[in-house]
Amino acid sequence: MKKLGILAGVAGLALTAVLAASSTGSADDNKLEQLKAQGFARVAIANEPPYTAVAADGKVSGAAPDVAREVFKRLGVGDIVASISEYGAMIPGLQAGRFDVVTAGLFMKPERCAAVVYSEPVLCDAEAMLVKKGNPKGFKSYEDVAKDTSATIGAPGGGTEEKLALNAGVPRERVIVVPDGQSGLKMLQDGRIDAYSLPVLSINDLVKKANDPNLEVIAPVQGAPVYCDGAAFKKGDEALRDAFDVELAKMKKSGEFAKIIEPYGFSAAAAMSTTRDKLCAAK
Ligand code: 6CS
Repeated sequence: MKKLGILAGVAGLALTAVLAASSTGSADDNKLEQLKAQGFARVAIANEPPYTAVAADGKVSGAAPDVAREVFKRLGVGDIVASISEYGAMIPGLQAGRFDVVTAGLFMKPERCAAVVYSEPVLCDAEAMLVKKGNPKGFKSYEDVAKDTSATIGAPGGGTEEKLALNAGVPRERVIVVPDGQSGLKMLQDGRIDAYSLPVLSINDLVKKANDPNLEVIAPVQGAPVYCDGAAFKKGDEALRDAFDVELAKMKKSGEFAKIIEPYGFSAAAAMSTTRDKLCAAK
């Protein structure tokens, strides 16, 4: 009888769980309701202007968070609360539930598209390299860095530029992980790296603020694709992603989207000329 009692108990628990889920929809459908009740969405950013930026007073700006803040506001979620993360830690953090969404210029690539659920495209950009004035090593591509056995290149940990350099044949020990833009700039100025790679708009922002005549920007890096990011949601939050996409599409159509991103230097037309499906399928 005892065994039967236990079985009945387990069956009862399972039934309760099923009824609870069916009565209030799947967890997926409830995520937006949870965020509305919470009053904010927890977003992962990198603090890499103009994609993402945190001022001394903690104010979060940048094209990606600004778009996300407006979309969430239209969805009834009052604000966003940002945490700074290394690019390589964003997807694990999202999957672990530390963030509700990544809005950081996390470029869509097949391996990332397999790990998260992206919105439609938001910010598109080519890749650049920051080098000393005169480009003393004649870099035009990541392959050029690979061929020069004494050359080192700095890039964000887990970032696209790190991957591009490694895939171009730069040995691991010559690809230097750099935590942020200011560190990369300093390492280049001090001669500790021969090039520092980020997307074009990020490198241009660094150079504009550096006020250093001994710098040169190689852009675009030959052979590197133009990438686009999207807001990245955890698998299972497809309903939230779809709701985000509905508002994003309205903002693209109304011109509101361009008004937010173009002052940062991004092209609304570039984001509207492609789709998540195309970007996630790109080789
Ligand atoms: O998605 C990435 O990996 C890259 N995105 C940006 C905006 N900066 C660097 C990073 O590697």
